[in-house]
Amino acid sequence: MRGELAGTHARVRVLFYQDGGGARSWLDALAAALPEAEVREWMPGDEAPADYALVWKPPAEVLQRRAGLKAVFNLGAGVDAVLAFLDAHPDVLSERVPLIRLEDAGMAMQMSNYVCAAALRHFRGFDEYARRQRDVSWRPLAPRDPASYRCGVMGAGLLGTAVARSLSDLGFSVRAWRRSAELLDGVVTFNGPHRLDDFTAGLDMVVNLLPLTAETHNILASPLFERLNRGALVINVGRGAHLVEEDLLAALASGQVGHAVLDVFRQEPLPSEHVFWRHLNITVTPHVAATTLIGPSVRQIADKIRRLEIGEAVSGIVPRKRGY
Ligand code: NDP
Ligand code: OXD
Repeated sequence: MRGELAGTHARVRVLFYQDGGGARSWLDALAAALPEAEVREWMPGDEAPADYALVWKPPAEVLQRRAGLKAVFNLGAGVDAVLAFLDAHPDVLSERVPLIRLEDAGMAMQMSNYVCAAALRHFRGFDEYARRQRDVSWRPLAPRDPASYRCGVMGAGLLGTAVARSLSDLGFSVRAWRRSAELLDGVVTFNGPHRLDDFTAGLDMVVNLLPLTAETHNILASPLFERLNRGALVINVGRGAHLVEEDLLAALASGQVGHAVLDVFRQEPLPSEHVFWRHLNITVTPHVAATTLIGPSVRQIADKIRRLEIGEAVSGIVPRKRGY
């Protein structure tokens, strides 16, 4: 949808807050995408009314007593942080104010690239060839049909679906696990907790793309690792609290898990003394698998603000009780 904020007279007030700074580029992009709106960065003491708040990990003052708030936009796909914050501060935001998350907004392609790169490195044995190169050893690994490499995607939402399709396009055999019974083309789909064991049995690679909820907390643990193929690759791009760290270390020590690629951690930044940093079979990346891109995110949010202003429905509203 293009053009003015149809049907409105006063300028729509957009309040912006992002933990960690870097607001200037967002404010410029928002001003360009919504020239009819008044966009401001939240500063301590700002209690002025706002129509829309765009936030990432806000302090309570950003949202509380904010007269006239029509919606809150979460500047990320995962809403675990904002929901935990709202649970801890139930008076800050009325249940009537919709919480809207980013939907893909350029993240699906980044996530697919990240996961496919990790899977190909494992499948094609690049780490082993690096070792052989150090030994000046010209020894090919046994050839392997991509269809024999079994990949499992935990969470078949916007990002998981894109990842599953990309893995399938590489010729791998792909399974996905989700809550609902919805199926994905070319991907064997398992649904519900009672199918988790079948889903994980014999996987060569598993990637976690679940949201962090009470049901998914600590899901990457010994019982799951034990069901994988020996030497499997574990990729965690969901949240740090999905992973039981001691169980992963034990599975790596026994060789049951061959390598782990970790992008998210219980504590971020990952503390410098953490054992993961120096583990030969762990790859650490600093929560960059799919970053929030300003351009596509602002376009998506601006479009939704315009729709809301004319009373149209928008997607991406988070059912708070469901937790994602
Ligand atoms: P979606 O909400 O679109 O997808 C979530 C998926 O998880 C859905 O398929 C859902 O099932 C499934 N799911 C939820 N709970 C369960 C459960 N208890 N059992 C089985 N399946 C479950 O989210 P996105 O794809 O947009 O994002 C997924 C997560 O990725 C985010 O929550 C965030 O934690 C992480 N993320 C990480 C980034 C990074 O850079 N590392 C960047 C962006 C996101 P159903 O389809 O049936 O509802
Ligand atoms: C997100 C993230 O949830 O970057 O968007 O992790």
